[in-house]
Amino acid sequence: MKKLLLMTALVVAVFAAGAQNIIFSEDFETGTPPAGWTLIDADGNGQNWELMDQGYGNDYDGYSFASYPMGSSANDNWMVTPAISLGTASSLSFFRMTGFFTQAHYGVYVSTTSATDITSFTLLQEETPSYYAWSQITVDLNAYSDQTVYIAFRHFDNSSAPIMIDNIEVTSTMSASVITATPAPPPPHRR
Ligand SMILES: [Ca+2]
Ligand SMILES: [Ca+2]
Repeated sequence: MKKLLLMTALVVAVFAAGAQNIIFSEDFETGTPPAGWTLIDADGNGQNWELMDQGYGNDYDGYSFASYPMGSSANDNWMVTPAISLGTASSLSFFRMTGFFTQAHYGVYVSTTSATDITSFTLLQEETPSYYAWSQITVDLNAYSDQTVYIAFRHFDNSSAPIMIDNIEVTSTMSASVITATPAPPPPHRR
């Protein structure tokens, strides 16, 4: 009986420890800027990330969040998630779209200390999407296993092109220490 209980506990631990879980998601469908997010207009020109509603016509799935510059002045706009506690084997995925005639340049950054201090962020990936259509991209977060992070989307260029973001998800694997917190009960003769 003891052996059976032990085997059962091990099987549960192996399956659960290998499971990818969605630990954070945002589709912007509340119609208001999500609670806990931080928006930073680092260039100070009064234009920043803003909610883009369905009437715009370029929504991926209802509302999205967009940095849509007016004119051709340089942009440096930051949209930062709330704190996210990662497990291991973590990744970020989201959908993005840019302009038709010109394309926006943006980057994905991570900070382990602050949502508001832009000097604390490290660049993970940057690109100028070339295609005027929504498509998904994945960013590896393996370097931040078992850490709490703030993830930033930074629109920085002087292209006057918009960048739109939607359906953000962070997946992560639960740590073994969490899984083994509920061990199998001892056999009756040891109680
Ligand atoms: Ca949406
Ligand atoms: Ca700005």
